[in-house]
Amino acid sequence: MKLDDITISEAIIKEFSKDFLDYLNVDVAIVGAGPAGIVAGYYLAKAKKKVAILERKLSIGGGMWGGGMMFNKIVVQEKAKFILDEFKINSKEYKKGYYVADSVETISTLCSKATRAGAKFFNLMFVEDIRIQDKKINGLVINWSAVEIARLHVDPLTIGAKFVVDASGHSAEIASIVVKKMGRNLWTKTGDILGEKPMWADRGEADIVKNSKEIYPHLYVSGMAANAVFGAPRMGPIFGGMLLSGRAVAEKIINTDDTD
Ligand code: 48H
Repeated sequence: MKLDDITISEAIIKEFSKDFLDYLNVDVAIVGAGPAGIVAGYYLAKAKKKVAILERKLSIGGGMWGGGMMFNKIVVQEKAKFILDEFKINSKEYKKGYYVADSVETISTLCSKATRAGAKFFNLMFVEDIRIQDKKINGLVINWSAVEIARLHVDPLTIGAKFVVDASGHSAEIASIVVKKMGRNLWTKTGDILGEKPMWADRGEADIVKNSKEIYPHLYVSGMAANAVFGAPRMGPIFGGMLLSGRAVAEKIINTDDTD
């Protein structure tokens, strides 16, 4: 059989457009495909939620690939080891309670399992705004990352979502947009983003799970963004908290009545 260039192009355009149209309305839109966003997407998809994960970069995985300072290993504490096991990611006990895993194996496995559970990744797209109607977030305004990088004046498109998860990492981008557009009305002490605090792994990891919750009607925060919103410490290259945080928001959304 001779290969036809046009058929190849047609296959890509038609199949991508079909997926894109299919995901214009979802149960949950997750902003950011770092470890927290991917794990949240996995558990939500497993619970039969329709999930889109939007990622600005070409690659999926956020800050996990580089381990600590480009030494591509990650540390996961005892409490979160069951998630590595659930995903069948290899790990080695370095000292009692400290497990070490390969960052490349970890992120590629998370990505593969989330995709197979049914979560749909849209990479090279960024979220530039939110949609708020009837006093709750119910969608996102998206554009191509290439448009952002080239600073082109191109209007965006909108996707609808019953729930949004801000898993955008240190910058907590969706929470920042809410404050900018809706005032200091986040469900924090001041209504504002409290800001990430200096390194303290033990505290940061303990706080992140508590901080993974709803912060505005139908907007949840997960991963590093959760500690930035609630003024909790960073924790360096220990990733158990990110995994637990993704799982925690997924559980909260699964257990929420989405008809309100
Ligand atoms: C689309 C966006 C947008 C946008 C951002 O940074 P991440 O890996 O986030 P987490 O929370 O899953 O993991 C945090 C971890 O990687 C980390 O940084 C740690 C543990 N730091 C500790 C320390 O002390 O430094 O991933 C977030 C992703 C990235 O890939 C961004 O490109 C993406 O979100 N993103 N995607 N639209 N507006 N903003």
